[in-house]
Amino acid sequence: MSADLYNPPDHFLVDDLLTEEHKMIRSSVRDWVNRSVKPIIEDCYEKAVFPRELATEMGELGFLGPFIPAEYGGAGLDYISYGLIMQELERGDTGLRSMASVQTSLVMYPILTFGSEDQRKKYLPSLAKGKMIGCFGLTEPDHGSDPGSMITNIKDKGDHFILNGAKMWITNAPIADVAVVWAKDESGIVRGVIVERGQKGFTTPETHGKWSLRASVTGELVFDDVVVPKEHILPYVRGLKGPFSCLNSARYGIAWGVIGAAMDCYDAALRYSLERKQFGKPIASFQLQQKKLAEALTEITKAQLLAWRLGSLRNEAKATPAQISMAKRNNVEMALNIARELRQIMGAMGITRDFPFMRHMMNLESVITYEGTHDVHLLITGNEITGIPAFK
Ligand code: TGC
Ligand code: FAD
Repeated sequence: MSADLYNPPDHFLVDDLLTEEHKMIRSSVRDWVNRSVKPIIEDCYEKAVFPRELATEMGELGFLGPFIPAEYGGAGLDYISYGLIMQELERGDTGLRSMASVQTSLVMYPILTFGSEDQRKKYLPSLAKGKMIGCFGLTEPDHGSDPGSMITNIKDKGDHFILNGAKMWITNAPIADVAVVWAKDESGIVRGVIVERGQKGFTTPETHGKWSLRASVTGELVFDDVVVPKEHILPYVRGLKGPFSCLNSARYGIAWGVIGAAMDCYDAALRYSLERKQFGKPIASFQLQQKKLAEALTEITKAQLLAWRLGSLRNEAKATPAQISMAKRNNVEMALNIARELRQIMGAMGITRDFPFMRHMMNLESVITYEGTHDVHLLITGNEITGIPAFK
């Protein structure tokens, strides 16, 4: 393996705000990404393959469900540790971070928070180890930003429910062993349902033709009269606050994750600009290229501080959904702009797979759409300021 030249920016000494344990966790994920992800990721991306074996490795190394208590197979770490893990995974590729986000925040989190003790014991340890893969079904073909209008439904048949409907754009769906699905009951109340692969009437067709998140597997969840035992319902939540609480956790992780993609671009562009000469001088000596680098460093620094503060608030259970929306929105836009701007420093080389710019850029087009679009998060902030929900 070639030497690790990666030199992550830390202009405001954010490292001083981290504990020794945080730094140790970050370097273990970073080493793993250098060793196991960087050498294969461009091939996976080109071939549109999710490296399934890496999910098992992530589980073995403790990157899945890091804040889940140890008694259920997690590492019992804090939210800054979770953020740092997401950051380093996304430096490798958004697809890996997506897999870990979904598994941790959208599958393990609701089972831990809203599940029965039997459900926790049955699923959480295998999910933490990456032996079992999970997915989260909220979006439907006709209901994306407005999941409250979902039509997927459960009907009470006495000793079981019957589930009908379809979910679309679901990360991990084609390889998932278990799905946390949100469906309306006969009173129109949203309930959480655990569906296992192999249940009659449940299929997970893969979605092809993506130019984004190519090293991640996406698909549908189709339910045709699926018999759901009553013990597969999440007993401790009713209403949209169930899925939205999971999104708070995942959006928080994204606010950290995308910093990794931005840092990867910054590091590669800075190094190249110092080496590449035109007009007899390194291109880093031209003011226009320095402007791009200086603005990128400024934006990364602001994003780091926002993420760190949000993590501290989340550790104290004080982070609000509106704060999480603001951080997700700001940091994703920051990373996408950096991938686009710094690619230009690379000239033609920037469009090749020898550098990560185009891959990060294409991935971030999904990230700015999923977990609430850029516009929806702006409207959540607008609602917080004015008390008027402009999305309705
Ligand atoms: P609204 O009427 O405002 O609220 C309904 C109920 O939910 C509560 N609530 C929340 N609770 C916890 N956390 C939040 N963030 C919450 N937001 C709202 C609210 O208090 C209310 O509770 P109650 O008890 O009064 O009933 O909801 P709305 O239907 O008007 O929608 C508002 C809107 C548009 C902001 C919301 O629907 C939204 O966020 N839409 C975006 C949808 C979205 O983010 N989908 C994500 C799908 S999952 C995904 O993309 C995974 S990608 C994974 C990967 O690969 O990484
Ligand atoms: P729409 O809701 O149709 O929005 C289209 C446009 O209209 C957007 O620009 C939006 O901002 C705008 N818009 C909508 N409503 C308003 C409004 N009120 N005011 C102003 N503008 C508005 N979902 C899951 O449930 N689970 C997953 O695991 C999952 N993984 C995904 C993976 C990928 C790769 C992608 C791309 C998506 C994934 N999603 C998943 C779905 C994702 O959450 C949705 O795509 C997203 O919520 C937006 O919904 P939509 O695509 O239907 O867009």
